[in-house]
Amino acid sequence: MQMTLRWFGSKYDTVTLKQIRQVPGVTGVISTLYGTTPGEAWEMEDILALKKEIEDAGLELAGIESVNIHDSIKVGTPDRDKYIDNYITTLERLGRAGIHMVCYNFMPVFDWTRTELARVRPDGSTVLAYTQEAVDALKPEDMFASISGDSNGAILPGWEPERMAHIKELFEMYKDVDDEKLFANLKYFLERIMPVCDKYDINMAIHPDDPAWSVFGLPRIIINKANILRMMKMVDNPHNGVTFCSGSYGTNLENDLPDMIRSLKGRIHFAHVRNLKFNSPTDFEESAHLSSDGTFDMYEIMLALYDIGFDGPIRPDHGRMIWDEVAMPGYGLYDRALGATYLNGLWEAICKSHK
Ligand SMILES: [Mn+2]
Repeated sequence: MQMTLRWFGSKYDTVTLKQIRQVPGVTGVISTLYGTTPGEAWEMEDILALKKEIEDAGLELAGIESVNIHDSIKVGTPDRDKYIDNYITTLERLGRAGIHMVCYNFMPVFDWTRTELARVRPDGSTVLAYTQEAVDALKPEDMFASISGDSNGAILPGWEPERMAHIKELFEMYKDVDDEKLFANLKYFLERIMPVCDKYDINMAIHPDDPAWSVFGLPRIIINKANILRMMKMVDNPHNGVTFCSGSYGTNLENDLPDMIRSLKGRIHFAHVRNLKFNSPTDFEESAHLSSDGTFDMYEIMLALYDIGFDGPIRPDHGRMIWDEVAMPGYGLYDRALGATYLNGLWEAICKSHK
């Protein structure tokens, strides 16, 4: 595996490439062209400039998170082919630039949902948190307003104000889309992009829905073992793979994370490894990565990745905000650096004990 950190680009991120390079064991970053709009084809020169900036800092661009999918593709509207053509063009250019992993998600309207971006923990750190009760009490159009005040001025990925301004129209677009239709639209999309993925050896890595259940009545399909195996079988090509995100699948305590990892051997192209602390089945917060701070056994998760021969990029995921850092919620430097170091320690111990 290759340890990486997510980086949003010098225009958007409070963390610098120099700082990332100084985290022991981190050799790459996962990035994106954050200023692009879903549906447009990425320009080759922008891709190459991003890659060069990262390489000049002594790091590797280990993959893209994300190339976002236009809502027309998820809804399956008649103009979807135009947007899929643009997506193919982007993949072609990424492939020509030597980039072989693309993370994406297929969630309607909201990329992810939290009800608090800065819940204070007993040690004074702040974390993202979710309670079902808070979601049930909100109208979807108020969701953005309720959390955007806590974002430290950052634009949250998937919560871009331009998209949120059209939230009622977005809900209207999805009103006839149920789980089956969403599966069918995902299949259509994957079948169209697989040839370019085969040609350039691009691993597509779908990110799970977060939380792993329906919110606001919207369909959600990438939520559990049965559905993800159905998706792997539906387009049975090794380039159709997953981002295994322990914090997203882990929102549903019925998901057995190490078992899911083992069932996806050969299809996990990217891993997000983080912990959650459950206060009740419908109230969780993002804890430190350490097993003892949360609900998951992080050793068992890393061991499962080791057992299936995982060799893709991995990254610590959302961190706590600690040591008075001011950054995008979840994406400060300090706690993610601690997370990377901890995961690297687990990995070294697992490798040495399996010699
Ligand atoms: Mn994730």
